[in-house]
Amino acid sequence: MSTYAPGRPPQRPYARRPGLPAGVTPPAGARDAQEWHVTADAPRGVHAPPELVQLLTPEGERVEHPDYDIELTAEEVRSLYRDLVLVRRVDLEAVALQRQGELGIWASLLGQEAAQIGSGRALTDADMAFPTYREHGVAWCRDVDPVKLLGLFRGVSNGGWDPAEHNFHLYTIVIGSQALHAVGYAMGIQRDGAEAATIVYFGDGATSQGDVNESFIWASVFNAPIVFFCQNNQWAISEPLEKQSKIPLYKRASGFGFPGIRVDGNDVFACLAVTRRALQNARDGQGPTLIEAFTYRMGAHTTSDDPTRYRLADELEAWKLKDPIERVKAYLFKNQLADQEFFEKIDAEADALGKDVRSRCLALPDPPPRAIFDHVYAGAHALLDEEREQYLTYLAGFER
Ligand SMILES: Cc1ncc(C[n+]2csc(CCOP(=O)(O)OP(=O)(O)O)c2C)c(N)n1
Ligand SMILES: [Mg+2]
Repeated sequence: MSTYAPGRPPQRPYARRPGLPAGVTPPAGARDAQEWHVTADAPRGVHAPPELVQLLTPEGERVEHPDYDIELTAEEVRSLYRDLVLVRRVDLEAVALQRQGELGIWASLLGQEAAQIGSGRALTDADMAFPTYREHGVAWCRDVDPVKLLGLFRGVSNGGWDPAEHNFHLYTIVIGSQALHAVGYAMGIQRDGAEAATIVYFGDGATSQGDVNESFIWASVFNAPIVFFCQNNQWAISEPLEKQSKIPLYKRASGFGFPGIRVDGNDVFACLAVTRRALQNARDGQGPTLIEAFTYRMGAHTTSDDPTRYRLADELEAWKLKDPIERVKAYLFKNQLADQEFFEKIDAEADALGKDVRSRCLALPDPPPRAIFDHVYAGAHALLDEEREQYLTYLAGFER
Protein backbone atom coordinates (compact mmCIF):
# COMPACT_ATOMS: atom_id res chain seq x y z
CA MET A 1 0.00 0.00 0.00
CA SER A 2 1.24 3.45 -0.78
CA THR A 3 2.29 5.61 2.10
CA TYR A 4 3.18 8.46 -0.20
CA ALA A 5 0.68 11.27 0.11
CA PRO A 6 1.01 13.86 -2.67
CA GLY A 7 0.82 17.40 -1.47
CA ARG A 8 1.57 16.43 2.12
CA PRO A 9 2.95 19.53 3.79
CA PRO A 10 6.43 19.28 5.28
CA GLN A 11 6.34 18.47 8.97
CA ARG A 12 9.17 20.83 9.66
CA PRO A 13 8.75 24.01 7.65
CA TYR A 14 11.65 25.82 6.14
CA ALA A 15 11.25 28.72 8.57
CA ARG A 16 12.01 26.43 11.46
CA ARG A 17 15.55 25.72 10.39
CA PRO A 18 17.80 26.93 13.17
CA GLY A 19 19.62 30.15 12.56
CA LEU A 20 17.11 31.57 10.10
CA PRO A 21 15.78 35.02 10.88
CA ALA A 22 12.28 35.09 12.33
CA GLY A 23 9.56 35.24 9.73
CA VAL A 24 11.57 33.67 6.91
CA THR A 25 9.20 31.78 4.67
CA PRO A 26 9.77 29.31 1.88
CA PRO A 27 10.76 30.92 -1.41
CA ALA A 28 8.07 31.76 -3.92
CA GLY A 29 7.18 28.77 -6.03
CA ALA A 30 8.04 26.41 -3.21
CA ARG A 31 4.44 25.64 -2.37
CA ASP A 32 4.67 22.07 -3.60
CA ALA A 33 6.74 20.67 -0.81
CA GLN A 34 7.06 17.26 -2.46
CA GLU A 35 8.65 18.71 -5.52
CA TRP A 36 10.58 21.45 -3.85
CA HIS A 37 12.29 19.60 -1.10
CA VAL A 38 11.53 15.92 -0.87
CA THR A 39 13.12 15.63 2.52
CA ALA A 40 13.14 12.94 5.09
CA ASP A 41 9.76 14.32 6.07
CA ALA A 42 8.22 12.77 3.00
CA PRO A 43 7.62 9.08 3.65
CA ARG A 44 8.46 6.84 0.73
CA GLY A 45 6.51 3.65 0.64
CA VAL A 46 6.15 1.28 -2.26
CA HIS A 47 5.36 4.18 -4.55
CA ALA A 48 8.04 6.82 -4.61
CA PRO A 49 7.20 10.35 -5.69
CA PRO A 50 6.90 10.20 -9.46
CA GLU A 51 9.97 12.28 -10.14
CA LEU A 52 12.31 10.10 -8.13
CA VAL A 53 13.58 6.81 -9.53
CA GLN A 54 13.51 4.21 -6.80
CA LEU A 55 13.94 0.45 -7.15
CA LEU A 56 14.42 -0.51 -3.52
CA THR A 57 12.41 1.08 -0.74
CA PRO A 58 13.86 1.93 2.66
CA GLU A 59 12.05 -1.17 3.93
CA GLY A 60 13.93 -3.34 1.47
CA GLU A 61 11.03 -3.93 -0.94
CA ARG A 62 11.83 -4.18 -4.66
CA VAL A 63 9.74 -1.82 -6.77
CA GLU A 64 9.28 -1.76 -10.51
CA HIS A 65 10.11 1.22 -12.65
CA PRO A 66 8.89 1.43 -16.23
CA ASP A 67 12.13 2.89 -17.60
CA TYR A 68 14.85 1.93 -15.20
CA ASP A 69 14.52 -1.62 -14.15
CA ILE A 70 17.54 -3.74 -13.51
CA GLU A 71 18.16 -7.46 -13.22
CA LEU A 72 20.66 -8.29 -10.50
CA THR A 73 21.75 -11.78 -9.48
CA ALA A 74 21.91 -12.68 -5.80
CA GLU A 75 25.68 -12.66 -6.09
CA GLU A 76 25.65 -9.12 -7.51
CA VAL A 77 23.42 -7.85 -4.70
CA ARG A 78 25.66 -9.46 -2.08
CA SER A 79 28.65 -7.86 -3.74
CA LEU A 80 27.01 -4.41 -3.65
CA TYR A 81 26.19 -4.95 0.01
CA ARG A 82 29.82 -5.84 0.71
CA ASP A 83 31.00 -2.66 -1.05
CA LEU A 84 28.60 -0.52 0.97
CA VAL A 85 29.64 -2.02 4.29
CA LEU A 86 33.37 -1.87 3.57
CA VAL A 87 33.40 1.76 2.43
CA ARG A 88 31.38 2.78 5.47
CA ARG A 89 33.95 0.99 7.64
CA VAL A 90 36.87 2.79 5.97
CA ASP A 91 35.04 6.07 6.46
CA LEU A 92 34.37 5.42 10.15
CA GLU A 93 38.00 4.47 10.69
CA ALA A 94 39.10 7.68 8.99
CA VAL A 95 36.85 9.79 11.23
CA ALA A 96 38.30 8.03 14.27
CA LEU A 97 41.86 8.57 13.01
CA GLN A 98 41.17 12.26 12.59
CA ARG A 99 39.71 12.49 16.10
CA GLN A 100 42.89 10.90 17.40
CA GLY A 101 45.02 13.49 15.65
CA GLU A 102 46.28 11.19 12.92
CA LEU A 103 44.58 13.02 10.02
CA GLY A 104 44.39 16.76 9.54
CA ILE A 105 40.79 16.58 8.37
CA TRP A 106 38.35 14.08 6.85
CA ALA A 107 35.25 14.55 4.70
CA SER A 108 32.89 11.72 5.63
CA LEU A 109 30.71 9.95 3.06
CA LEU A 110 28.32 8.64 5.72
CA GLY A 111 24.87 8.25 4.17
CA GLN A 112 26.09 8.63 0.60
CA GLU A 113 27.43 5.10 0.14
CA ALA A 114 24.67 3.97 -2.24
CA ALA A 115 25.02 6.99 -4.52
CA GLN A 116 28.75 6.36 -4.79
CA ILE A 117 28.78 2.57 -5.04
CA GLY A 118 25.81 2.48 -7.41
CA SER A 119 27.31 5.02 -9.77
CA GLY A 120 30.86 3.74 -9.31
CA ARG A 121 29.89 0.16 -10.17
CA ALA A 122 28.15 1.43 -13.31
CA LEU A 123 31.50 2.53 -14.76
CA THR A 124 33.52 0.40 -17.14
CA ASP A 125 37.31 0.29 -16.89
CA ALA A 126 37.57 2.64 -19.87
CA ASP A 127 35.32 5.32 -18.34
CA MET A 128 36.92 8.21 -16.48
CA ALA A 129 35.71 9.65 -13.17
CA PHE A 130 36.36 13.10 -11.75
CA PRO A 131 35.64 13.28 -8.00
CA THR A 132 35.30 15.99 -5.37
CA TYR A 133 36.87 15.33 -1.95
CA ARG A 134 34.13 13.00 -0.65
CA GLU A 135 34.05 10.23 -3.25
CA HIS A 136 35.69 7.51 -1.17
CA GLY A 137 33.11 5.00 -2.38
CA VAL A 138 33.84 5.75 -6.01
CA ALA A 139 37.57 5.53 -5.27
CA TRP A 140 36.87 2.07 -3.85
CA CYS A 141 35.14 1.05 -7.09
CA ARG A 142 38.16 2.34 -9.05
CA ASP A 143 40.52 0.18 -6.97
CA VAL A 144 42.26 3.09 -5.26
CA ASP A 145 43.78 1.84 -2.02
CA PRO A 146 41.92 3.63 0.84
CA VAL A 147 45.25 4.31 2.51
CA LYS A 148 46.09 6.57 -0.42
CA LEU A 149 43.01 8.64 0.41
CA LEU A 150 44.09 8.79 4.04
CA GLY A 151 47.59 9.88 3.05
CA LEU A 152 46.13 12.93 1.39
CA PHE A 153 44.15 13.90 4.51
CA ARG A 154 47.17 13.10 6.70
CA GLY A 155 49.16 15.60 4.68
CA VAL A 156 51.82 13.14 3.59
CA SER A 157 50.88 13.08 -0.06
CA ASN A 158 50.20 15.84 -2.54
CA GLY A 159 47.91 13.79 -4.72
CA GLY A 160 47.88 10.16 -3.79
CA TRP A 161 47.39 8.07 -6.89
CA ASP A 162 48.01 8.07 -10.60
CA PRO A 163 44.70 9.09 -12.23
CA ALA A 164 45.63 7.31 -15.45
CA GLU A 165 46.21 4.05 -13.61
CA HIS A 166 42.72 4.00 -12.05
CA ASN A 167 40.77 6.21 -14.47
CA PHE A 168 39.95 8.17 -11.36
CA HIS A 169 41.15 11.73 -11.21
CA LEU A 170 42.67 13.36 -8.14
CA TYR A 171 40.42 14.75 -5.44
CA THR A 172 39.42 18.36 -6.06
CA ILE A 173 38.76 20.76 -3.20
CA VAL A 174 37.95 23.80 -5.34
CA ILE A 175 34.20 23.50 -5.62
CA GLY A 176 33.02 22.71 -9.13
CA SER A 177 36.32 23.14 -10.96
CA GLN A 178 36.54 19.44 -11.81
CA ALA A 179 33.36 19.78 -13.89
CA LEU A 180 35.27 21.82 -16.45
CA HIS A 181 38.21 19.41 -16.40
CA ALA A 182 35.80 16.54 -16.92
CA VAL A 183 34.04 18.15 -19.87
CA GLY A 184 37.41 18.89 -21.46
CA TYR A 185 38.38 15.26 -20.96
CA ALA A 186 35.04 14.08 -22.38
CA MET A 187 35.49 16.25 -25.47
CA GLY A 188 38.97 14.73 -25.87
CA ILE A 189 37.78 11.12 -25.81
CA GLN A 190 34.94 12.12 -28.12
CA ARG A 191 37.53 13.29 -30.66
CA ASP A 192 39.56 10.12 -30.11
CA GLY A 193 36.46 8.09 -30.94
CA ALA A 194 36.85 6.16 -27.68
CA GLU A 195 34.19 3.71 -26.49
CA ALA A 196 34.09 5.45 -23.14
CA ALA A 197 32.25 8.02 -21.10
CA THR A 198 33.21 10.48 -18.37
CA ILE A 199 31.45 11.01 -15.07
CA VAL A 200 31.92 14.01 -12.85
CA TYR A 201 30.82 14.21 -9.23
CA PHE A 202 29.80 17.36 -7.43
CA GLY A 203 27.45 18.48 -4.68
CA ASP A 204 24.25 20.48 -4.45
CA GLY A 205 26.23 23.53 -3.40
CA ALA A 206 28.49 23.23 -6.44
CA THR A 207 25.51 23.70 -8.75
CA SER A 208 25.68 27.40 -7.82
CA GLN A 209 29.25 27.67 -9.08
CA GLY A 210 29.97 29.30 -12.42
CA ASP A 211 32.33 26.46 -13.37
CA VAL A 212 29.55 23.88 -13.14
CA ASN A 213 27.14 25.97 -15.19
CA GLU A 214 29.82 26.68 -17.81
CA SER A 215 30.59 22.99 -18.01
CA PHE A 216 26.89 22.28 -18.62
CA ILE A 217 26.94 24.65 -21.58
CA TRP A 218 30.10 23.19 -23.11
CA ALA A 219 28.91 19.63 -22.64
CA SER A 220 25.55 20.45 -24.15
CA VAL A 221 26.65 22.30 -27.27
CA PHE A 222 29.47 19.84 -28.01
CA ASN A 223 27.33 16.82 -27.11
CA ALA A 224 30.12 15.62 -24.84
CA PRO A 225 30.01 12.02 -23.55
CA ILE A 226 29.61 12.95 -19.91
CA VAL A 227 27.39 12.22 -16.93
CA PHE A 228 27.03 14.97 -14.36
CA PHE A 229 26.46 13.16 -11.07
CA CYS A 230 25.21 15.57 -8.43
CA GLN A 231 24.99 14.14 -4.93
CA ASN A 232 22.34 16.34 -3.43
CA ASN A 233 23.07 15.67 0.24
CA GLN A 234 20.84 18.63 1.22
CA TRP A 235 23.66 20.73 2.63
CA ALA A 236 26.66 22.72 1.46
CA ILE A 237 28.44 22.98 4.79
CA SER A 238 25.78 24.97 6.73
CA GLU A 239 23.90 26.22 3.67
CA PRO A 240 20.64 24.33 3.03
CA LEU A 241 19.49 23.24 -0.40
CA GLU A 242 16.81 25.95 -0.36
CA LYS A 243 19.55 28.52 -0.74
CA GLN A 244 20.95 26.87 -3.88
CA SER A 245 17.89 26.53 -6.08
CA LYS A 246 14.26 27.40 -6.46
CA ILE A 247 13.65 24.33 -8.58
CA PRO A 248 14.71 20.70 -8.10
CA LEU A 249 18.31 20.45 -9.22
CA TYR A 250 17.73 17.82 -11.92
CA LYS A 251 15.38 20.25 -13.67
CA ARG A 252 18.24 22.63 -14.28
CA ALA A 253 19.42 20.36 -17.10
CA SER A 254 16.51 21.20 -19.37
CA GLY A 255 17.57 24.83 -19.48
CA PHE A 256 20.94 23.72 -20.83
CA GLY A 257 19.40 21.35 -23.35
CA PHE A 258 20.03 17.88 -21.99
CA PRO A 259 18.11 15.42 -19.82
CA GLY A 260 18.07 15.52 -16.05
CA ILE A 261 16.83 12.82 -13.74
CA ARG A 262 16.41 12.47 -10.01
CA VAL A 263 17.23 9.16 -8.40
CA ASP A 264 16.89 7.95 -4.84
CA GLY A 265 20.51 8.41 -3.81
CA ASN A 266 20.10 5.99 -0.91
CA ASP A 267 19.04 3.22 -3.26
CA VAL A 268 22.06 1.46 -4.69
CA PHE A 269 20.01 -0.44 -7.30
CA ALA A 270 18.46 2.74 -8.68
CA CYS A 271 21.77 4.61 -8.70
CA LEU A 272 23.37 1.73 -10.59
CA ALA A 273 20.52 1.47 -13.12
CA VAL A 274 20.22 5.19 -13.82
CA THR A 275 23.97 5.81 -14.06
CA ARG A 276 24.51 2.77 -16.26
CA ARG A 277 21.90 4.05 -18.69
CA ALA A 278 23.26 7.61 -18.70
CA LEU A 279 26.81 6.37 -19.32
CA GLN A 280 25.63 4.17 -22.18
CA ASN A 281 23.75 7.08 -23.71
CA ALA A 282 26.94 9.16 -23.49
CA ARG A 283 28.98 6.40 -25.17
CA ASP A 284 26.30 6.09 -27.86
CA GLY A 285 26.71 9.73 -28.83
CA GLN A 286 23.59 11.00 -27.09
CA GLY A 287 25.43 13.59 -25.05
CA PRO A 288 25.27 14.54 -21.39
CA THR A 289 22.83 13.67 -18.61
CA LEU A 290 22.46 15.31 -15.22
CA ILE A 291 21.71 12.83 -12.45
CA GLU A 292 20.59 14.26 -9.15
CA ALA A 293 21.12 11.61 -6.49
CA PHE A 294 18.78 12.61 -3.70
CA THR A 295 20.58 11.68 -0.51
CA TYR A 296 21.69 13.01 2.83
CA ARG A 297 24.99 13.86 4.48
CA MET A 298 24.56 12.04 7.77
CA GLY A 299 27.80 13.26 9.23
CA ALA A 300 29.41 16.65 9.54
CA HIS A 301 30.58 18.47 6.42
CA THR A 302 34.10 17.60 7.49
CA THR A 303 35.61 16.77 10.85
CA SER A 304 36.16 20.54 11.27
CA ASP A 305 32.41 21.15 11.20
CA ASP A 306 29.71 20.90 13.87
CA PRO A 307 26.32 20.39 12.18
CA THR A 308 24.41 20.70 15.47
CA ARG A 309 24.99 24.44 15.08
CA TYR A 310 22.73 24.68 12.04
CA ARG A 311 20.45 21.66 11.64
CA LEU A 312 17.93 19.83 13.77
CA ALA A 313 18.54 16.35 15.08
CA ASP A 314 15.13 15.12 13.92
CA GLU A 315 16.21 15.60 10.30
CA LEU A 316 19.09 13.20 10.81
CA GLU A 317 16.88 10.75 12.70
CA ALA A 318 14.38 10.69 9.84
CA TRP A 319 17.10 10.03 7.28
CA LYS A 320 18.53 7.21 9.36
CA LEU A 321 15.34 5.33 8.48
CA LYS A 322 16.40 5.57 4.84
CA ASP A 323 19.85 4.17 5.47
CA PRO A 324 21.36 2.91 2.20
CA ILE A 325 22.89 -0.19 3.76
CA GLU A 326 19.99 -1.34 5.93
CA ARG A 327 17.61 -1.54 2.98
CA VAL A 328 19.93 -3.87 1.03
CA LYS A 329 20.38 -5.98 4.13
CA ALA A 330 16.60 -6.18 4.59
CA TYR A 331 16.17 -7.13 0.92
CA LEU A 332 18.79 -9.89 1.15
CA PHE A 333 17.31 -11.20 4.36
CA LYS A 334 13.67 -11.12 3.32
CA ASN A 335 14.39 -12.86 0.05
CA GLN A 336 16.69 -15.40 1.69
CA LEU A 337 19.55 -14.38 -0.54
CA ALA A 338 21.93 -14.21 2.39
CA ASP A 339 22.04 -15.77 5.83
CA GLN A 340 23.39 -14.67 9.19
CA GLU A 341 26.73 -16.27 8.41
CA PHE A 342 27.12 -14.05 5.34
CA PHE A 343 26.47 -10.85 7.31
CA GLU A 344 28.88 -11.92 10.05
CA LYS A 345 31.53 -12.67 7.45
CA ILE A 346 31.18 -9.21 5.92
CA ASP A 347 31.33 -7.57 9.36
CA ALA A 348 34.50 -9.48 10.15
CA GLU A 349 35.98 -8.45 6.80
CA ALA A 350 35.09 -4.83 7.56
CA ASP A 351 36.78 -4.99 10.96
CA ALA A 352 39.89 -6.49 9.42
CA LEU A 353 39.89 -3.79 6.74
CA GLY A 354 39.53 -1.05 9.36
CA LYS A 355 42.47 -2.46 11.30
CA ASP A 356 44.60 -2.82 8.18
CA VAL A 357 43.83 0.69 6.94
CA ARG A 358 44.65 2.12 10.36
CA SER A 359 47.99 0.41 10.75
CA ARG A 360 49.11 1.21 7.21
CA CYS A 361 48.02 4.83 7.63
CA LEU A 362 50.08 5.22 10.79
CA ALA A 363 53.08 3.73 9.00
CA LEU A 364 52.93 6.18 6.09
CA PRO A 365 56.27 7.92 5.72
CA ASP A 366 56.57 11.69 5.65
CA PRO A 367 57.53 12.79 2.15
CA PRO A 368 60.78 14.67 1.61
CA PRO A 369 60.01 18.44 1.48
CA ARG A 370 61.15 18.63 -2.13
CA ALA A 371 58.33 16.25 -3.17
CA ILE A 372 55.98 19.22 -3.36
CA PHE A 373 57.60 20.03 -6.71
CA ASP A 374 57.04 16.55 -8.17
CA HIS A 375 54.26 15.90 -10.67
CA VAL A 376 53.23 19.56 -10.94
CA TYR A 377 53.69 19.33 -14.70
CA ALA A 378 53.95 16.25 -16.87
CA GLY A 379 57.48 17.20 -17.91
CA ALA A 380 60.35 19.45 -16.81
CA HIS A 381 59.61 23.12 -16.26
CA ALA A 382 62.30 25.80 -16.02
CA LEU A 383 60.54 27.99 -13.46
CA LEU A 384 59.74 25.04 -11.25
CA ASP A 385 63.36 23.85 -11.46
CA GLU A 386 64.47 27.28 -10.33
CA GLU A 387 62.01 27.34 -7.43
CA ARG A 388 63.05 23.84 -6.36
CA GLU A 389 66.70 24.89 -6.28
CA GLN A 390 65.88 27.99 -4.24
CA TYR A 391 63.89 25.94 -1.77
CA LEU A 392 66.57 23.28 -1.39
CA THR A 393 69.17 25.99 -0.75
CA TYR A 394 66.85 27.49 1.87
CA LEU A 395 66.42 24.11 3.58
CA ALA A 396 70.15 23.45 3.49
CA GLY A 397 70.60 26.69 5.47
CA PHE A 398 69.07 24.98 8.54
CA GLU A 399 71.65 22.20 8.53
CA ARG A 400 74.67 24.47 8.97
C1 LIG B 1 35.46 27.67 -5.11
C2 LIG B 1 35.25 27.30 -3.67
N1 LIG B 1 34.46 28.06 -2.89
C3 LIG B 1 34.26 27.72 -1.59
C4 LIG B 1 34.88 26.63 -1.05
C5 LIG B 1 34.64 26.25 0.40
N2 LIG B 1 33.79 25.05 0.45
C6 LIG B 1 34.31 23.84 0.66
S1 LIG B 1 33.14 22.63 0.65
C7 LIG B 1 31.90 23.75 0.37
C8 LIG B 1 30.46 23.29 0.24
C9 LIG B 1 30.22 22.38 -0.91
O1 LIG B 1 28.93 21.86 -0.83
P1 LIG B 1 28.41 20.81 -1.87
O2 LIG B 1 28.78 21.20 -3.25
O3 LIG B 1 26.97 20.61 -1.60
O4 LIG B 1 29.24 19.48 -1.54
P2 LIG B 1 29.22 18.59 -0.21
O5 LIG B 1 30.37 19.11 0.65
O6 LIG B 1 27.92 18.75 0.44
O7 LIG B 1 29.52 17.21 -0.64
C10 LIG B 1 32.42 25.04 0.29
C11 LIG B 1 31.60 26.24 0.08
C12 LIG B 1 35.73 25.87 -1.90
N3 LIG B 1 36.35 24.78 -1.48
N4 LIG B 1 35.88 26.21 -3.21
MG1 LIG C 1 26.05 19.14 -0.41
